[in-house]
Amino acid sequence: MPEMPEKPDQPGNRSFRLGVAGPVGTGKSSLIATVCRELASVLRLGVITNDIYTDEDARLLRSAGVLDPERIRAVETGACPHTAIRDDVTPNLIAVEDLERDFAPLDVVLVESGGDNLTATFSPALVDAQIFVLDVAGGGDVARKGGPGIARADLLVVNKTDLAPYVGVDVPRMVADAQAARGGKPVLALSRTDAESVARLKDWVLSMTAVVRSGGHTPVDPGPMAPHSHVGDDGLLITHTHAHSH
Ligand SMILES: Nc1nc2c(ncn2[C@@H]2O[C@H](COP(=O)(O)OP(=O)(O)O)[C@@H](O)[C@H]2O)c(=O)[nH]1
Ligand SMILES: [Mg+2]
Repeated sequence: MPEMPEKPDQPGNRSFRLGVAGPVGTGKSSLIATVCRELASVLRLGVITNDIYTDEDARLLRSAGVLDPERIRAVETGACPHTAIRDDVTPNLIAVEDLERDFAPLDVVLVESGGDNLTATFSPALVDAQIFVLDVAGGGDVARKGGPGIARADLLVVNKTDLAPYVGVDVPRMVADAQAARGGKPVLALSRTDAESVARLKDWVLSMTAVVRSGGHTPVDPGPMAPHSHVGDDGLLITHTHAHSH
């Protein structure tokens, strides 16, 4: 019998898969662009985006010129994009594996969620770790109200802190509320205009990459989504929960 690698699907033998989730417009694509800009010279990177009907996020990231455009691929998810990162992860896994094969070896593949819902989280079957992105424009109390991604993602980002004075949000208070909801897991106040915060993001990605690739991190499941509604292919409103088996 041919000898099998001991743990063929462990991150030591493939890329570290890092999910980036959060509501639309909070800055997920921008954060991925920042990570690529900061780290493409030290890590071999790839990006997968999930959009409902288009490949707009992938095109935006390609046009940012921060990574070889061939290393950025889109999965079109249809009307229910959170399904693609939570319940039926197969199209994403295929996209990740294709990218890993075409550009072997890759160190990190960033996967952006469609981000249509405050409670959308990645399945640990798809990613090794995940970042959840909020922004100050969404209001200072979002972090306190919580949700599975806010409470249990590996890193919570409070983004666009440069906008705080304009939207009347107290950033230290929002960060403290988030920390209280997370039992010690990290919270990062980020703005692309604040070099120090960008450096902290870069450090987190680098150290998480080292930890995951050494086998020192067990992916956590942040938990299922809340019931939610969205408009289906036929234009009708669907309200549902996602069933999960663990
Ligand atoms: N002021 C400010 N705007 C930002 C920042 N990061 C992203 N944005 C803007 O927020 C909007 C949404 O960003 P995008 O990355 O497309 O969000 P996504 O839908 O979560 O992927 C865009 O207009 C970005 O230029 C930031 O740090 N500060
Ligand atoms: Mg985006």
